[in-house]
Amino acid sequence: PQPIYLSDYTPPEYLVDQVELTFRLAPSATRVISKIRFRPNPEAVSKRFFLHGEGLATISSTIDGAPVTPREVEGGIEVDAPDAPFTWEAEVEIDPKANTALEGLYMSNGMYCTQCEAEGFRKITWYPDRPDVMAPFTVRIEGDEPVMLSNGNPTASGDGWREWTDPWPKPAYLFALVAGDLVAREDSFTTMSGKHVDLRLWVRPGDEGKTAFGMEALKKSMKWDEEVYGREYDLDIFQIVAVSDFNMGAMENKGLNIFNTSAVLCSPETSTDANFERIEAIIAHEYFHNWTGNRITCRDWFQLSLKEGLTVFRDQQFSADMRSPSVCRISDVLSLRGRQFREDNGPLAHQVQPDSFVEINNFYTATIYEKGAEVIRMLKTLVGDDGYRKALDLYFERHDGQACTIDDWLKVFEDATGRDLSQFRRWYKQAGTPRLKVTETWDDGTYQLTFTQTTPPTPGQAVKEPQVIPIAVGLLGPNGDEVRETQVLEMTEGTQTFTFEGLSARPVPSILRGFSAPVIVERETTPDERAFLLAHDTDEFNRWEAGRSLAKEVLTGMITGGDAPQAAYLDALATMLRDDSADPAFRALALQMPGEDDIAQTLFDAGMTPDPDAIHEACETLKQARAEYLQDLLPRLSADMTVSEPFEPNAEQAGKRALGLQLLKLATRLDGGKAAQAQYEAADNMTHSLGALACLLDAGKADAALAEFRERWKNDALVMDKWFMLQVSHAAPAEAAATVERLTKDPAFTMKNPNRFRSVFGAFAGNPAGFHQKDGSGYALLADWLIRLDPINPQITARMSGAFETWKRYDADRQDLIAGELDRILATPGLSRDTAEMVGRIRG
Ligand code: BAL
Ligand code: ZN
Repeated sequence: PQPIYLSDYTPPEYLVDQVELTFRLAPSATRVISKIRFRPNPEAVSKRFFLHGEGLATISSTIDGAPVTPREVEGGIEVDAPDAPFTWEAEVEIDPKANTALEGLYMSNGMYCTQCEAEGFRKITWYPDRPDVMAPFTVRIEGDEPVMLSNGNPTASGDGWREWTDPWPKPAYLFALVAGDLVAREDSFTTMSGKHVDLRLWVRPGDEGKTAFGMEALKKSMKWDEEVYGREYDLDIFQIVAVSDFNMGAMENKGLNIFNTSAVLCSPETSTDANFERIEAIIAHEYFHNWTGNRITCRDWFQLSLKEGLTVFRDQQFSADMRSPSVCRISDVLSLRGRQFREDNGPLAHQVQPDSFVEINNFYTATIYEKGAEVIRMLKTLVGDDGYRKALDLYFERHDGQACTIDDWLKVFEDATGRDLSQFRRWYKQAGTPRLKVTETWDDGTYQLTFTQTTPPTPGQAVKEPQVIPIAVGLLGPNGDEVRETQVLEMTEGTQTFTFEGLSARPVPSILRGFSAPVIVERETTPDERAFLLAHDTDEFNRWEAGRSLAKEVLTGMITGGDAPQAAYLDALATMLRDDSADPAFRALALQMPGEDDIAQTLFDAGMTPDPDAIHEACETLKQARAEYLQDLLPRLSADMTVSEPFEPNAEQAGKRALGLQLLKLATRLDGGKAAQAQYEAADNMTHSLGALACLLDAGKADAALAEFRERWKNDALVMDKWFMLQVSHAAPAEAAATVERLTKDPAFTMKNPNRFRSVFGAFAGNPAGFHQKDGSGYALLADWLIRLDPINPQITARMSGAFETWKRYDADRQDLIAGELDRILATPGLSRDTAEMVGRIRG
């Protein structure tokens, strides 16, 4: 397949004024009847009337009532059409039941549902399936399903049919239809101008008990968007539907969000604190898309980050307001480094605004989403809170109802703030993570920091220009007092020096506070200085960062046989843990070990070849050393983390449970799992059960608990996903592949459900020492399953093939084994475009 280029963009030849659709539902033969008003686009550069379509059996097609014979062309049909407004009508037949790719109209558990972003609508009917064609839709659904929903407001109904009308012009990717046996949690919201909005959260009968939190999260999101962004909801009803077979987390279809069950259903008994937090963020994210994505959408898919980067940034702001800002920031950065930095460092590195793609589904990435959000965070730092608000107000005023570009977005900031953003634009156009080297001088009261930025080459981009980097810096005096408050240094050159005068002693710098830019700081420093920052920094992010760096330094020292400042690290950790003024959630994060993948990347960046077994061994040794060093602290601290009130998924209780579980992990290394067994038996919430079960797995004492857990939760798919996942992620390296094989033979395993497949194979890829076993067994196992999954679900196959993206880090033997598996996948007859593109890019 040929790549599509941003530079080839041309406006649509025809615009759509009105869409009327009728669905006659039948699992294997649904009829879709469309009546669409087209008119020539005065801005078009050609007169070709082209409609996308894939897998459609056409029953009839007419223009202004006269039958036409479309010509089949690549990706759709061409028809001779008038150079004046006309009505296109077509009837097609599709087979939702056979649709295992979960794109277009498909069946999940006997229920009809859709996923149209990015290009799924073309599997429903002939249409200009591109985001810059926006139209109001009226949808009539005929069938005998008890509940039949589409976008917009309900406008008419009768025996066996329902009609929905969405007055807001939208692109086809925001179309949605759901039909089946569903029950709703009902609520309402009154908007800031006093408008009543019905709220419905639809689930399968039996899941009603898992909807309360989601509904509250929705109401909080609606209020927050009014208060912080001045954005009001714009239909009479807002609906969410939970679906168990879903490729993504959730989808922002206008007025009818469709959610993966894992991203909305929750209860204390079945969901962890982390689940609650994620669900709150995803509900907010999808709701916020109503303005940033739906009312203002993307002109083409190269602009995907226009809506995704902004909406992630907005959901991060929301979570920070609902919970602890610094704890949220640390979690966001952990995820950014774990996924986006990893992507940026390998063969899949791409720009926040790419220049080309083969399959757009492969670009729903951490770079488009999370780096896109970081870019907006930097923009806000640079223009200030007032400038940001002014720019956003102008964005909504100027572009409401339009399909826009990232350049439109930057222009709004330039016009609202008077700032020239031509250099800033490089953040969208240059792939790769900048390295920021720091050196310093001290001379009689004058302290200087010199920064040098370099960005390594990425595929197709050898040379990088300097970017604008906002570097938030504070200075601490020798006694730990802050002698210079946070100030944002604006770096624009390749190398730049900043001077601080009038200091009475050489300060300790706290650099990149709050992680003010998505860069890697390289600065030579001592373990003592890191320990000092962990103890004294007023910036919680950098306090955490200091502890993290220290832990990484210890681990890399242990692996390479160099200095491993264990004593300084353990002592600093104990001091931090004893600090009862620090939020337990913060302490839990500070106690969390760096991931094995993170250490592998760090070693690779330092010019070494990481050995996954050696990294695993070092982590195990350090975990044991930490447990022994901190043992005296454990009883008192664990007791302090007891929550005596009834379970609430709030930040305060969640923080205590998180620290409690970190302490339990330490205790398990000393007592062989006794405390974990007791907690497992006493647990009345999933956070405690699952945390204890993880400890029992680590202690090799989980057999009875695993069997009990399986029996208790065998009818709850989301909890069973946890059962699968935990066993793989906690398997010892030599046993991981065998664990995966055993679990794939479990009667509850199915590769047709994306959550279940991910719970096994996502966890496998996330167990580096297990996946990277020297004999290549892990690589062969994953490749076998990807080859098997591809004809069923290309999107998930392509996404999971990302497990191989770090292959160039490893030794020649492992590289040969992986190359062999990548070639085997690529040689598979009929391989999907999704997987062919991803694996091809990884192979290089
Ligand atoms: N638009 C795809 C799902 C999401 O980002 O919300
Ligand atoms: Zn989104």
